[in-house]
Amino acid sequence: MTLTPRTRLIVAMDMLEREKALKVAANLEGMVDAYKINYPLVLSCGMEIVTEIAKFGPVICDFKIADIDNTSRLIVEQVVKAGASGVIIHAFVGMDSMEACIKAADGIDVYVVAEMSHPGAKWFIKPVADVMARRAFDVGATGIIAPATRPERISQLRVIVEDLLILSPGVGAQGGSAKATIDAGADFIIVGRSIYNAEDPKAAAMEILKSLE
Ligand code: BMP
Repeated sequence: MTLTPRTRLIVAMDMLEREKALKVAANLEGMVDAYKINYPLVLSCGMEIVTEIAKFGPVICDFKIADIDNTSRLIVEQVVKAGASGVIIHAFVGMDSMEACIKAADGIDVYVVAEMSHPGAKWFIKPVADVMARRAFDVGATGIIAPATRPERISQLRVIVEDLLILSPGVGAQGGSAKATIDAGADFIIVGRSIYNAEDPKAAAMEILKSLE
């Protein structure tokens, strides 16, 4: 069930209100390749929101799972049950936890965080990101998360993960450029605030897509 790059845009749905989430999801139907749902929306609205948004397109549950294998498995089972098409997990917990996630994913996509986009990632994550990416490849993940804020790192990580998918957050509000991110080798850009906080989210998404042409 690997995500297919069509528009290459994934919208991060970090708003808290169900009505707003459903409105944005409906507005962007067909313009985005996936909806990424993180804890804020699920903690505010419940897991049903995953099922509701999945009616508009593939949903990736960005739960950045980082736990022992048994707990990780239980979380992924809930993601699958809700009808998501993918889940995001951490690599640093080890191969056993990642393997448990992939097994429990039962064919839905599993993306592994290789390197995060925020400045704080330079302290601990960036120095070990190449190893994380290699482990993601070894374990059979669908793809990795790499920073749009550091496009040169996307190019370096691309060499390690070969043809795995690369999903890159950090475009817009965090300063990354959509075009530079795709040119560096990412398959998808992940954009949140620049779209859902815009007066007209559809126009904002359109503007981003135009910049990729
Ligand atoms: P925004 O475009 O508003 O900065 O949102 C980016 C989204 O991607 C958020 O949901 C954030 O949690 C996620 N994200 C990120 O920004 N950097 C990472 O390294 C990994 C992420 O999942």
